[in-house]
Amino acid sequence: MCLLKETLLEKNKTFKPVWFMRQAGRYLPEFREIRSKNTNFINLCLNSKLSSEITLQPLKRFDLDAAIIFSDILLIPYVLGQQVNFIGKNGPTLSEFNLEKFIKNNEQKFIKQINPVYEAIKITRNKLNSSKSLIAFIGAPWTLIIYMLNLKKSKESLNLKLLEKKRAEIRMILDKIVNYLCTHIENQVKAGADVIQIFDSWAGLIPDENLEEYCYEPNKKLVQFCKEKKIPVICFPKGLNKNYLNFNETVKPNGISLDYEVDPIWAKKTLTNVVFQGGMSPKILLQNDKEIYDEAKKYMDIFSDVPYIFNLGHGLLPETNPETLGKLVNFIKENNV
Ligand code: 1CP
Repeated sequence: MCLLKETLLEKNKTFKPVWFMRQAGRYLPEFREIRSKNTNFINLCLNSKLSSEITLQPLKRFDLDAAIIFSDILLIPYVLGQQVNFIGKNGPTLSEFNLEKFIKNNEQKFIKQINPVYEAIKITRNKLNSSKSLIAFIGAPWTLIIYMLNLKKSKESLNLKLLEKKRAEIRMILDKIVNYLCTHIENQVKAGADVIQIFDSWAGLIPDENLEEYCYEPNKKLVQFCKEKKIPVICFPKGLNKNYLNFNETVKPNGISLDYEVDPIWAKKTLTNVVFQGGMSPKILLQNDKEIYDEAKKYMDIFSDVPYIFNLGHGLLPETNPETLGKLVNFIKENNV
């Protein structure tokens, strides 16, 4: 069994697997080289050969225990009819959402368009050592809706007036998109992925009174779907802070990825029946070696007697030096007895 799967399903606590969110990405010169020749990011994600190559890039450099398929959560709105652009530093922009067009989608058309991701998973699985996990992922409905309806006012705040105005539309999208996401999960696993991660990167922006409806309920449906199919699933409800507790008790995933704002000691004491992942701030990797090792050791010590997957509290920053990451991976492996 792949190491990550063993940690998640059999609660193996002697070995702590390691991988990183955004391990395939902009901090690697070999990624930037491919990216510079492929200016349309969506087309790059839908190029099975190249996305498989990008997926394997970090595993060629580092002794990681998992690959994560190179793709993007925004392929879903793209395939469901919105244009998606990744231009400049302000994050992706999507063309205006059209409910009529959205409702006209059907599963067959969806699968046909997103099929290159499944091909990329097949190619990658064939090239990957059998002890390594291949993680596939989806964005949680709320995080997708943030982009689909352009609900953010600034980098970190929500346009509450727009949120009020769009309530009915959000309800329609929520109900429909969970089904497409289940299809996408199932097909990625059939193609060869063995772990699913659900990114709810903007869960922290949800007003408290809407957490149940916009965060817990949709994540729970997705987790239940995975559990019925015996697919190990890790949730990343970023920004929930103390509500990680309510989330964990309601959604009950196999694994929970801690963001850098969650106190790991509090989490270990408070969250039960779940395997922990991550937590360390990606900014630490921009510090000197001693600070990096001290912080990594802090997480390894806190979680030494429970199952734990080493990762960060969010994705690797583009400024990260690949050599620094290599040293951190070796440090984790040396401390892993
Ligand atoms: O070169 C570039 O400009 C592209 C940068 C890039 C990359 C490398 C984007 C644009 N997406 C990706 C790949 C990606 N996206 C992966 C690949 C696998 C890996 O982890 O190595 C994954 C898992 C994602 C998931 C993703 N996309 C999330 C959830 C995780 C997170 O970071 O919170 C989100 C929110 C997105 C949207 C997105 N795609 C790209 C960017 C810059 C963003 C975020 C923009 C924003 O802050 O709003």
